[in-house]
Amino acid sequence: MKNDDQNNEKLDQLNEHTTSNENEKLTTNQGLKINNNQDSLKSGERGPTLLEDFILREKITHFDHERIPERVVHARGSGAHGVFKLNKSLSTYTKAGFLSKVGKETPVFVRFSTVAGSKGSTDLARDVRGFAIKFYTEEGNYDLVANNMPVFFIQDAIKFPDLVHAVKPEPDNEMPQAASAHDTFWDFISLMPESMHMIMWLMSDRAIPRSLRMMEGFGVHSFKFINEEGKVHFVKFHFKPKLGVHSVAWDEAQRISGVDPDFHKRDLWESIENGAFPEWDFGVQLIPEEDEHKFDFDLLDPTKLVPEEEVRVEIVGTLTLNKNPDNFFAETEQVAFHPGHIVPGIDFTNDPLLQGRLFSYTDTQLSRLGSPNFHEIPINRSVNTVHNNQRDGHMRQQIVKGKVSYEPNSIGGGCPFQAMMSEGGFTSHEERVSGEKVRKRSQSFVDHYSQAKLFYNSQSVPEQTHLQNALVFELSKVTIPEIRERMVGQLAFIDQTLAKKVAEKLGVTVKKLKQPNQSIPADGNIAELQSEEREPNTKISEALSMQNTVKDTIKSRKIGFIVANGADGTALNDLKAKLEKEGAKVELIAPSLAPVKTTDGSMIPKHSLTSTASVCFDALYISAGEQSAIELMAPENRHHVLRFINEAYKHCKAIYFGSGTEALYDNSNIAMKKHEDPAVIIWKDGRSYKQFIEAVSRHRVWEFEPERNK
Ligand code: HDD
Repeated sequence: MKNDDQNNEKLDQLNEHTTSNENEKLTTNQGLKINNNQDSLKSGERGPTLLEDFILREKITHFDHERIPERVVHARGSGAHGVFKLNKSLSTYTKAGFLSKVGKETPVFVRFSTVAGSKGSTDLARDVRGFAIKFYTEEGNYDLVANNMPVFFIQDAIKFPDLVHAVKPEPDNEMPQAASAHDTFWDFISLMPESMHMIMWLMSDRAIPRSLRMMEGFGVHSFKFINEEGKVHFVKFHFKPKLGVHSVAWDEAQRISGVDPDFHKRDLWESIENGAFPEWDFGVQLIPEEDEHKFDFDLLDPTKLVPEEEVRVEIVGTLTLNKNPDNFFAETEQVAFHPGHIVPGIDFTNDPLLQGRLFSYTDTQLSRLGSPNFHEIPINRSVNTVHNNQRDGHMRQQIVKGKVSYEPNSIGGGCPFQAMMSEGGFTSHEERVSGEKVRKRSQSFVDHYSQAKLFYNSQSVPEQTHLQNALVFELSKVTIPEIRERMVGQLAFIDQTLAKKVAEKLGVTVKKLKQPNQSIPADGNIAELQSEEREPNTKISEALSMQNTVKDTIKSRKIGFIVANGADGTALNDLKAKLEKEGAKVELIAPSLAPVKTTDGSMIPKHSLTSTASVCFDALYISAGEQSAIELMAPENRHHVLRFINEAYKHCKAIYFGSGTEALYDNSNIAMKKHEDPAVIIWKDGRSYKQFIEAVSRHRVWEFEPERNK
């Protein structure tokens, strides 16, 4: 089904607010038809403009106020509509309607984002990705405001402004944009042992996804499920992409940022337009309330994940994105998420990071969207009608009849009534809470390194190398030597070899800190909270390595065909058909945009050699044909073609040389290498394409990176 053929309750509701200008006459905001939109009203053709010109004034005034503040974090985003389908009932654990009835479909709007950069920054920044989902359920909106990493930098929301100030551009000169590689970020981090686990994720390739469609989503906190009987389970939410979790190389990310800073946005948009709808398995880790203390970490600590080896992820539903927004501002920019938007059957835990978030999100919408009526903006409306006694405020839309705006009342017959639990009325889960009023952290939060070790030890060798290189890159941008040294000291608590390798490249020695957070003034609470070095119960978790992800599909992979006049049209069309049958997307790249004459016809290329780059593709095919190879090797093309091949090779991609293209192979960097490489395919016979498809489906041959970059 195509993007535009989608239909659901939420889209029907949005349709009532959607207009099209097709075949319409231009009007003012008051509906008056405009006769001349070219000239202002003047006193004489060359005279001054008249104040009376209400058309000019309206147009300019609206323009002057077009911008709203960007999100303080997660400013850059891409959104899409979709549907969540439940495949297995969770009614044993939660009374939430949308998680109870098998087959139930709930409309959703999802917004992906980077965190640190401004609205206009690059998609390929090394950063966490936001993965926020609004479920328009029959019981009201449920927002799962998630990230693509399962843990967070800090344990308590009171540190959030410090974290964000540290990572954002430095306040004196507003540099650097969308980057954590600078003094203030690493100054803060090197003083925050609790951030080490998250730093392992951030320095891993998870922070530079190949596509928003190829990353996981995690609710991060432990939430609570409550069933009809009031029984509680802790729950962790997971989204696993059907296409697997894949990333790009850091060198590639930096080049994409120049060639196509909208790479992720475009990829999401085009996939949905092409009907290659992104899909995720939705899963839950369920922990009975009585097992809360059975782990070697605290379930309330957001810097910890629950290893899948200890609690398996039960897959119960599918999230599919199937429609692009009609208007970026109205939908993606104005959508307002809040972890506090919940439905009966789901509740919060005492995670101190979550507790602080419950305040922050409504508050930020007030300054961003300007009014407590932001819930009335079409994208934010629940599909069930809102009934309450809240009134007025800027831009109020709803017209509520009657005299009554208070409760209790007799004039309005007591309406709107409170709902009983049996009628879906929300009740907070009752739990006994007692304690001294203290500004302290729990002693159960002091272990800051065990899961950083778990993550690092679970990575494959190429992943560990990338992580080391990322740390070297980031810390090399730090100008204050003490910060670099302190950070290396932190790494030594995670892995000695990691610390040594990074230290070597930074030209410092590893000095293990006496106490991990020794540099924080040892006063009161903080002194009590000296971090402990512990070994994790689970030593290695397969789920944490991208090496173990889905690698058996080339669906929606973008394959560049480099062609020139004289290319073997039969071989080209045959391979194109085979790749497209498997769901891949083929795009032609030629010396110019003029039609290319192949041996059996003519084809129009989508790109020229200078308008794109190999970093925008997952794999390359150098089309067969001696004639076309000669043109590609001509002085004006040669440099560009070889750059395509050499970069794809360096970034561990599959490259397929069609017959007759030996000259290109011989002149590339590949010819200099003498190793067997399963992803460099040289046409032998009609079966070579199978090897190519196999290589593309593996995504990248990271294990050959050292050889390919020698
Ligand atoms: Fe947050 C936005 C995810 C901690 C305060 N957050 C925001 C978005 C995502 C997350 C995905 C973008 C939503 C959108 O697309 O509009 N945030 C997280 C996760 C966290 C987290 C997974 C930790 C587990 N956030 C967090 C804390 C605070 C905030 C501790 C404050 C105490 N977050 C905000 C915010 C934002 C936001 C300032 C900015 C724009 C917005 O809310 O709507 O309120």
